[in-house]
Amino acid sequence: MLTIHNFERSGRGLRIAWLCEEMGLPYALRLFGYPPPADYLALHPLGNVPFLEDGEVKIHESVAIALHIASRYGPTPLLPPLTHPDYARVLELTVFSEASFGGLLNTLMGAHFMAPEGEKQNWSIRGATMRCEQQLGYLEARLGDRSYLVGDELTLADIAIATALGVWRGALGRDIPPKLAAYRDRLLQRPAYQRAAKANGNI
Ligand SMILES: N[C@@H](CCC(=O)N[C@@H](CS)C(=O)NCC(=O)O)C(=O)O
Repeated sequence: MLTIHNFERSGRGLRIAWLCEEMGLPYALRLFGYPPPADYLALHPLGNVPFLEDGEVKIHESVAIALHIASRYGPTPLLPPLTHPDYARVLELTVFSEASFGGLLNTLMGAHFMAPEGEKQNWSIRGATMRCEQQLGYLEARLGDRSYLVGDELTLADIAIATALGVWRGALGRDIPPKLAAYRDRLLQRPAYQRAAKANGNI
C-alpha cells in the first residue's frame, strides 16, 4: 500500500493522490496540520510534504515521488516510454513545475505568509513574482490551443503544472492567464482529480 503524508489541502501531496487516482492505484493519505507531528519528523527530518512510503521505499520531493510511482507501477500513458518522442518533454515540464516554478512559489509563500509588512514586496520578491509571471506566459504559449501540454492525452506534466498553478492561485491569490486557467479548470473536472481533492480536503 502506498502511504502519502501531506498537510491537509496541500497542493503537492494532492499531485501524488491525483496521480494514484489516474493510475487506479490504492493509496492511503495521512493528513496533518502545520507544524508536523514528531513521528513525521522522525520519518522525514526536513518536515516538508509530501512524503511517500512504498514498502521499502521512503521518498520525498513530489516530482521524484511521481516519477517513482509512474515508473514502478506503469507502464502508463502519463509517462511515455524512454524511446517515445514525447518522453523528454514530459520530463522537462514535470521537473519545471518544481525546479523552476515551484521553487519560486515557496519563496513567494514565505514572504506572503511570514515576512514583516515592509518586506513583503522587497527586490527579491518582486523579481520572483516577475519570473513566475514570465513562466506562466511561457506555459500558456506552449499550451496554445491544445488540451494537454504534451501530446494528445494527460501526462505527468499536466498533473504537475496544474497542481502548481493551484498554489499560485489558491495560496497566493494570484491570477492565472486565461487560457491556462481554462485548461486547468478542464483538468480539475476529471473524476480522478475530484476523488483525490476530496480525500485531501480540498473540496
Ligand atoms: N520541492 C518539494 C517542495 C516541498 C514543499 O515545500 N512543501 C511545502 C508544502 S506544499 C511544505 O512542506 N512547506 C512547509 C515547510 O517546508 O516546512 C516537493 O516538491 O516536494
